Formats: sequence, structure tokens, C-alpha cells
Amino acid sequence: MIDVHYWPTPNGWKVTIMLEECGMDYNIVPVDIGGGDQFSAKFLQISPNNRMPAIVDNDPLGGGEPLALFESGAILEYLAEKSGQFLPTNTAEKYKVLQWVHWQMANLGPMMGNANHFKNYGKNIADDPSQLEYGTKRFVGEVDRLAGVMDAQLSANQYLAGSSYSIADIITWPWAFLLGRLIDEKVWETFPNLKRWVDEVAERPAVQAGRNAGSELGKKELTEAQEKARREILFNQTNDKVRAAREAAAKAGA
Ligand SMILES: N[C@@H](CCC(=O)N[C@@H](CS)C(=O)NCC(=O)O)C(=O)O
Repeated sequence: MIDVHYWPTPNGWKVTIMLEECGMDYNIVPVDIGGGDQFSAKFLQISPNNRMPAIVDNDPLGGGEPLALFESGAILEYLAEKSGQFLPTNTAEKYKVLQWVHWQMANLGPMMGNANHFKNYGKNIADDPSQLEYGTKRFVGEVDRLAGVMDAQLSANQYLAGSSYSIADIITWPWAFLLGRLIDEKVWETFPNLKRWVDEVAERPAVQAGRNAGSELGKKELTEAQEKARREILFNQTNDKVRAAREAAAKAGA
């Protein structure tokens, strides 16, 4: 059985979608990132960067001790190797897929995360809201550029890495389908090939199941004070803040 340390967000969905696609059994271990669970000593041993998703495979490929992994790209590559699915074994084909996996990890995910931060969350936390304008312009501009990169690729290919559905699609879809919500629903008119692919992947039963996994976790009604406390935990993390959160978690016995 695979334990998935998880909260229902785009990076979390990558892993539940992959597990559903592979037909692997998994057990969700909630990591309430707004509540500070990512600073518990136990979680930091699995994921030293205080970010979810992470997995512990209790029956790892090759046998031996349970295998703990963090970073969704590494997790998907491991699950592909274990299941023998969604990553070709032929060297050239394999690296065609992996270059898009790395592209997502280094580009689309971080840029959309930052665009969302400046455009939507920033107003609640910035000391001076005028500071948000340049950040929004910079990151929404990058997201627009990246959408164009995907659209061009998908104009000539059914899937991101060519003619077969792969971990490149599984890792990219959970961010890409949110483009309309982040920028404007009109964005799909500019990127019709991307829209075609987003809709096609959305139809897959495993994608729907993975996207819904643990959806009840994030649905609590929160007061303004609780929202504020969660923002304090999640944003403007520095070494001092992270160390304090780690110490508080240890004191609470977590
Ligand atoms: N590159 C990482 C990114 C993971 C990530 O940013 N996770 C966020 C939620 S989507 C998180 O755990 N945040 C907790 C925090 O900021 O302390 C991956 O793809 O696994």
C-alpha cells in the first residue's frame, strides 16, 4: 500500500491522478498545509522542503524498507517505473516525456503559483498593494507565454510528449485546466489546441477520480481570523518562520 501525504491542490492531484491511472491502492494521509501539518517532525523526515505531496511506498519497487519520496516529478517517475505505464522504456521516447515533466516542474507550476499569489492572495498580505502590480504582470505574462508553448506543441501532437498519453500530461493537466480561472475564461479562445487537450484529458475517469480524491478535506467553512492565520503559515516563509513553526509542531507533539 502507498501512503500519499496530501492536500487537495494541483500538486497533490498529480499524484492521486497517477495512482488512479495505474490502478494502484493508496491511503491518503492529510497534510493540512494551512494548519501547519507540513512542519511536523514526522512529515519533515519524508519531505524536508515542508511541501506536499509526498509518498511512502510500503512495498517498494525492488523490495526492502519503505521508500519515502517528495517532489511530484520524482514521485510520478517512480510510479511510472513501478507500474510500467505512462513512461516509455525506449531511451529517446522516455526523454521526450521527461523533458516535459521537467518543463512543468520548473515552469508552469511555479509560474502559475506565483501568478495566483500576486493576482489573488497578495492583496490580503502585501504591506503596499501597489507592489503587486509588477509581480502580477511578470507572472501572468509568463503563464501566458507558457500557455502558448503548450498550444504550439499540442497543435502538432495529440499529447504533450507526442502521440501517447504519459506522465507529462498527468503532471501538467492539474495546473493547465485552471488557466481560465487564473487569467480569464477568454484565454481558451487564444489557445484552442490547449483547450482541446484539457477537455480530452478531463474526460478520463482516473483524472476525475484523482481530482476528487480527498476533496472534502479543503471544504471547511473558515472565519476571517482563521483564514488570516492560515495565510500567516503559508506565505512569506523565511528560515526563522519555518524554524518557529517546526519548533511549535514539536512542542505540540506532532
Ligand atoms: N515542486 C513541488 C511543489 C509542492 C508545493 O508547492 N506544494 C504546496 C501545496 S500545492 C505546499 O505543500 N505548500 C506548503 C507550504 O507552503 O508550506 C512538487 O511539485 O511536489
